[in-house]
Amino acid sequence: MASGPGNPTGERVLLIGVDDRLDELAELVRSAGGQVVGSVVQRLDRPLAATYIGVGKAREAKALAWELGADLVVVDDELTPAQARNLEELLELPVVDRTQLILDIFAQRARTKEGKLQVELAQLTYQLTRLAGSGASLSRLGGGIGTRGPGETKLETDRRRIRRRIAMIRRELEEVRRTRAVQRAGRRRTGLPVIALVGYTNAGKSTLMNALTRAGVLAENRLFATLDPTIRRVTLAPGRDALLTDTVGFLRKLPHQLVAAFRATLEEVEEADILVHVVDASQPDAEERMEAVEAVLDEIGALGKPMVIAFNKLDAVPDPAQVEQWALRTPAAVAISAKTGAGLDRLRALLAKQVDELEGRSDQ
Ligand SMILES: Nc1nc2c(ncn2[C@@H]2O[C@H](COP(=O)(O)OP(=O)(O)OP(=O)(O)O)[C@@H](O)[C@H]2O)c(=O)[nH]1
Ligand SMILES: [Mg+2]
Repeated sequence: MASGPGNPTGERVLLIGVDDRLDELAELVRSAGGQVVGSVVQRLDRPLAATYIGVGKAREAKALAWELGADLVVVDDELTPAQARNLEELLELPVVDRTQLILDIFAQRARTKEGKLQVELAQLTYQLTRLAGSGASLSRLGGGIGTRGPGETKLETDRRRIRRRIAMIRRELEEVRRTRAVQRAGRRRTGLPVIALVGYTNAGKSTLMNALTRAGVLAENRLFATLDPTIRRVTLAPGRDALLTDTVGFLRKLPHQLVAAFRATLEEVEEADILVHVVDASQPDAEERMEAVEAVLDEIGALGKPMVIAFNKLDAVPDPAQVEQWALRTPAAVAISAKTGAGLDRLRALLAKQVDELEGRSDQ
């Protein structure tokens, strides 16, 4: 599956979705190295169980794909195994869903051994649910005595092989977690508070990290530029230092497998003392993105931490005053531009204040 249609590098891609907002999907395809040649939208409250979009619409899509010379179709949701199979039959083209696409980007981006293991774990977990799905009738038929041993199907050996590999990766990641825990304990001994940058992918976390610490972290206009956490020391005020960590970006409809697989990375967020939620204020759906980030934070139990909100890209919004107003209305928020450096002094001051409060509390 690693070299299968999940890797749309250089491919001509037709998008299919059930609402008008395919911009982000197009951005994801571009980040995966594909080229979007067109899109088909059928507005539905909820995708159809059998074919995702209607059969008539799928025929239309097939004609358009033919006309545009598309060689791959990418769908804006995670498909059930049946939907994927039926759509591929209708379109006569390989179909990749949103989850596979995101996993593919992560697979391309992973640099460290840990990152690679995490991505592989997520991919195998995804694959396993596919196998379970397509073999559902089979396993239900023989869900007891007589199904093991000589009578077992190829599907079941595949499943066993995948499960074994998953168990192995989990053990290796367990090692990674232990190492990280030791490193974190070391950091604790420095006595410095840990601040984690969190936010939607492409919000400007790495750029902010660089602006605050001159870390030289890769920042680019691609989704998921950062996969592995970086940690640097930052001076917030004279004599007030902290450790700043840059983390993987979040995304709407982030595949669940990924959140689980990136547990070790997300622990950096869980273990942080203070969070900086970096928001790309130039996005029309900035508020929705904030909610998506908060949902993930909630999922990993980090929503209760002291949090500062940094409304970023102030230089790129049509009406900066409006963003300043938004920051004023929001508790512990500040409008900044990581690019021009605007507002960074206020951000440092706000963080220094949070650190003071935190230490005031922990002294009691
Ligand atoms: N105009 C403008 N662009 C910015 C600002 N901050 C970041 N960017 C741009 O936004 C893009 C994404 O920045 P990154 O710092 O890589 O974003 P990130 O949040 O680390 O993204 P991931 O690692 O992919 O989650 C880059 O092209 C940056 O140059 C800003 O204040 N103003
Ligand atoms: Mg980054």
